[in-house]
Amino acid sequence: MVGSISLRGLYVLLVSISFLSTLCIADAVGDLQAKGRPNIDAAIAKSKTCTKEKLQVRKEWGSITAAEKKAYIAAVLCLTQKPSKLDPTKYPGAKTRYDDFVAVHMNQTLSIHGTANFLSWHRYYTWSYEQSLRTECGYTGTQPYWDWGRWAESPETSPIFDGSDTSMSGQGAKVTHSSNGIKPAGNGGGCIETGPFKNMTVNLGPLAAMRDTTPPRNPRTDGMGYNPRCIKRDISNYLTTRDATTAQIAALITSSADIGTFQNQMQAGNGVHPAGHFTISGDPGSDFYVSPGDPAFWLHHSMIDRVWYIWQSQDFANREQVIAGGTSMMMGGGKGTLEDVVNMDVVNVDGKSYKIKELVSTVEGPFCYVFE
Ligand SMILES: *[C@@H]1O[C@H](CO)[C@@H](O)[C@H](O)[C@H]1NC(C)=O
Ligand SMILES: *[C@@H]1O[C@H](CO)[C@@H](O)[C@H](O)[C@H]1NC(C)=O
Ligand SMILES: [Cu+2]
Repeated sequence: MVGSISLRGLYVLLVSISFLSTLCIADAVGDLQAKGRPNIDAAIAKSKTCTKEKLQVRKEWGSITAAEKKAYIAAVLCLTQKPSKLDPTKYPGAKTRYDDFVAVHMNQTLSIHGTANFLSWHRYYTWSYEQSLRTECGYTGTQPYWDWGRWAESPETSPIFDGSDTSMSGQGAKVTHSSNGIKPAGNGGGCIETGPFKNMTVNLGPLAAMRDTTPPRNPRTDGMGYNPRCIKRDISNYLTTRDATTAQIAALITSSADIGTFQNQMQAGNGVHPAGHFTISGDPGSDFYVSPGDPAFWLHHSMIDRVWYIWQSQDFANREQVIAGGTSMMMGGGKGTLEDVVNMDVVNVDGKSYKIKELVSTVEGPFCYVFE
């Protein structure tokens, strides 16, 4: 009797310890975000354009309600139904407003990656997409993000990729395929067949298809011809568990002393930027130029933006107006400066281009948002 009570007691104790430790295993990245927030609040107090009243909050996909997810998904689908604003003689494959975003990224790929403007360019780009969802498609929420670390063990069954009607669609159909050279072949590889985006097509590209995907060639060498095809994915946890765990994201933030180190580590072969892209993989997910053609791109890049935001917020005074790197991935591009202009053609918000110095704070210039 006594023995059975104490065994039961022991069991209850163990269960509570494991429950508590789940609660207490701090989300190290969330902790850094909370630690930096007072610095962001101080920046809002001094901001010329952003106020507490106007402030928007971006949240993780797993932390928003089903209704919020459905509203976001509906707005994305809406963008894929609106006409392109690009000149059809120059960009015949850009049929939809969604395609406009893909075309702009393809056009500038070699001057916005591994460069001084990588972070600010993609910040404006992701924000512009969020604004289009709102102003052109009636969305009232914010751009959600995909916290790679939160779902590192099993991205395929995460609420982002579980294939449900509140997901960004699921894994690609299982097809026999090779490794793409970045990670071993996973359980997908074929067209996505589940969730809200199963009928979505990617119309532009390919330009740099990985060897595990076999998209038809684009009719034009610049990839801007019309080439509609299904979206393929090969999601696996290989890279999230190897390169993008919560501990690794936190280490990226705490161990990068300057912006150059931070952005280089993020984009290195074992960095979180390729980890997110190649966790999705497939076509266009792993195509360096065309990757925004997969609608999960925006959740990934919102997380890239969040990690930069958290890194900045740790020492905002010294990490806001800073820049490092060149203007072109190829040699001979020259040094980037805070005066350089980010111009996104038809996806500029209200037609405006900005200097990098206006795009480095999420609570200054055109921006007024934080992450929770
Ligand atoms: C493509 O790049 C050229 C040269 O920088 C620029 O003039 C044009 O506006 C860009 N087009 C798009 C769609 O971004
Ligand atoms: C996809 O297209 C098919 C055929 O047009 C349609 O029956 C189905 O409802 C569509 N699915 C979604 C999720 O839009
Ligand atoms: Cu990019």
